[in-house]
Amino acid sequence: MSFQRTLITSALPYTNGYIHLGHCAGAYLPADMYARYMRLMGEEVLYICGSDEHGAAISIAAEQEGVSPREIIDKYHADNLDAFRRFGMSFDWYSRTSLPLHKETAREFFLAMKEAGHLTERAEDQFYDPSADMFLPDRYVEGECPKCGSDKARGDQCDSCGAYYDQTELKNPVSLISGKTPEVRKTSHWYLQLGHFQTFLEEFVGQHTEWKDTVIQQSMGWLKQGLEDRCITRDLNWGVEVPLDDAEGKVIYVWFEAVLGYISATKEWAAHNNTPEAWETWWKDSTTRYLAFIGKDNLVFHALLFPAILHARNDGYILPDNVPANEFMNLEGEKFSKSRRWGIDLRDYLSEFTEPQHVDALRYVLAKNMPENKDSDFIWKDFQARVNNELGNQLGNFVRRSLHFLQKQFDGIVPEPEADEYVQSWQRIAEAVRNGTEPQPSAVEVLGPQGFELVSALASGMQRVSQHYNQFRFRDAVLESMNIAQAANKFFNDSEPWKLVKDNKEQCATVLFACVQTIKCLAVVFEPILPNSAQQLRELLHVDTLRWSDAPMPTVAPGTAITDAPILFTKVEDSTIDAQVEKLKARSAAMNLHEHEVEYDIPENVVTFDQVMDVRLKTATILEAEKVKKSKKLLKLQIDLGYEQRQIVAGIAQYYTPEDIVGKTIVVVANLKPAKLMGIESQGMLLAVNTTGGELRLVIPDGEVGAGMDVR
Ligand code: B3M
Ligand code: ZN
Repeated sequence: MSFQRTLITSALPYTNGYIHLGHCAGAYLPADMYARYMRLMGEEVLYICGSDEHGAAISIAAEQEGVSPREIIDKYHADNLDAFRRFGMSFDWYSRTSLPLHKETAREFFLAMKEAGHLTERAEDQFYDPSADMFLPDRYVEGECPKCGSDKARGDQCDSCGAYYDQTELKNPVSLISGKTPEVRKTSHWYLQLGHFQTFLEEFVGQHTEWKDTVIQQSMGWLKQGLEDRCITRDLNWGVEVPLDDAEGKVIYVWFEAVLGYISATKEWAAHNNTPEAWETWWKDSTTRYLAFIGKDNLVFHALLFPAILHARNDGYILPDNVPANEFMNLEGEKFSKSRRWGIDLRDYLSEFTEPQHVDALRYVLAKNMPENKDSDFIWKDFQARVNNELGNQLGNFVRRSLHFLQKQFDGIVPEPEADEYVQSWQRIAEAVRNGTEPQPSAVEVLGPQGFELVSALASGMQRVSQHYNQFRFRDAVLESMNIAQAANKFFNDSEPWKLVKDNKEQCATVLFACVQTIKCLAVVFEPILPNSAQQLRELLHVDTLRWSDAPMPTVAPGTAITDAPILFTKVEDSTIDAQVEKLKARSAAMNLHEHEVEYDIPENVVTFDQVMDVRLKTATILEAEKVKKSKKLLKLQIDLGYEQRQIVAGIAQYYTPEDIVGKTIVVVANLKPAKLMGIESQGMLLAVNTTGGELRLVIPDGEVGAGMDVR
């Protein structure tokens, strides 16, 4: 089958949190690199993404923060899109699943499923919260795990032992809405009979022997277990309303509609371009190749559920041609965790590393370390080493030294190569390498041994990079790209232009001509990885369009004026890296004091006197204290700081009752940035001792000191 266009999607991120570096490495960067590579190849590409704005996680976040789901999704949609843009994501369209067009599309698919006889209605027991007057979807209840007894188990799943069960099996269930024990009532839902698609899916997955091993194994594993009915409606008032009579208060299960977001986003893109029908070319023409980039936790929905939904329409919808799912990226040896505040959000990185080169640096390091076949680790020291040793000392160094030399010896004007046949010989050699034929000896002679070695390295290197992209081997594509930069440096070293300039200026000119062509080749090869640097070089060399096919060819004309010799990547200092690591640890340690969930080894980092003095410690008297609803750990305190009153939220409820502490004088950090804990503003932090027994004890000044005193 020969394809005429490539449709690319990345998993639609939930809008209840920020995109972090693990997400980037998983489902976004590889898709963007692939899209950029295909565009350089001259292929027609449509790259679609958008916000996933439904689901219980968003409803719960809204309730906990005391705002509407709309406020939550608007905030995260805008922030995530902004971060993606700055990260260089080349989406052709970025949509939202809360739009009417999406809801319409999702309902159409739901009804068609029902019409085709794949849905069945059943009444089952579910928890009901009478005080909130609602059924509780799985994530709205917590209790003791029926299997291992852990007390933090969620309605459908236990994070401690991994067990899956029916929510009514939970011991001592608690509604997260009211904190009360829910009742059990019957509620009726629609189930998708996935078993109807068992054979179809076995054939579908079975025919894709080229998929990643991990993807095939996982998918086949589920198929072997046998596909069971899946409930695809929920009792919630946030989502796509079920388009049936008697279905009031019910919405379509988020996963059923979210995957359809790819289609509705394409419809929106098409309408925006005044070609409303064009979406069908992308979703219904068999010459379209569809690639769904995701993280491994989304695999079952993309390799099985989505193909089943598309197939069930029996209306010409194409299926994913590949689902290049990545594993997870960890951070400094530990899993990214929102609750433990262990992570780096993309927007945080971008707010501290603000220049275009820093975007490129991050993309490079994430790509080089992509969790393609197994989990990988983002480590700040490794980031520093790769930026300095690879981007700086290889790629950046070649560009800098070549163009600097060109400025000094040739006034920045690309010189003519010495021999008339030079350009033609270069082209012949590049062609021969591409076609796997012997290059003409005369051409080799014109270029000389070093020139021949260089052109061969460019042409063959690009072919290897291509092969890696074609197989979704991004780490290898990056490695091979850097090998080309290494070959370029070798050419510069071996040619010794600094010697030639004294005794053979013509030959020196030839070397510099070759260097400039090589820089252009590097701009093309690195464009998918380093779009900002590529653009900078393209502009500097006055190249209109970057194209993969002529990248290794000498297309930059003699006489072109190059006005700068940029340092593409500045050195990352130890102090920068140390500060990042400290920040990471401090954040999660602060969380530990507030929420007291997980223990960390806090390293003995040295701080300066000034840094200590930056922290304003004050005595304060506790005026009022009350327990925070729905939280076992938090107390809300009103404190008197002498010069003002404040509210702080502290994770000490397991160790102190409100009566214990009212009237006590304590020590607080008075200039801590305010934060919200469970939706409640906290304007400071109290100091407490973490005892060896794992308890917290307030730090209390000795003697009568009163509020508002400095603590040093
Ligand atoms: N929103 C999962 C996630 O953000 C989910 C992907 C939907 S893809 C249709 O991890
Ligand atoms: Zn358990």
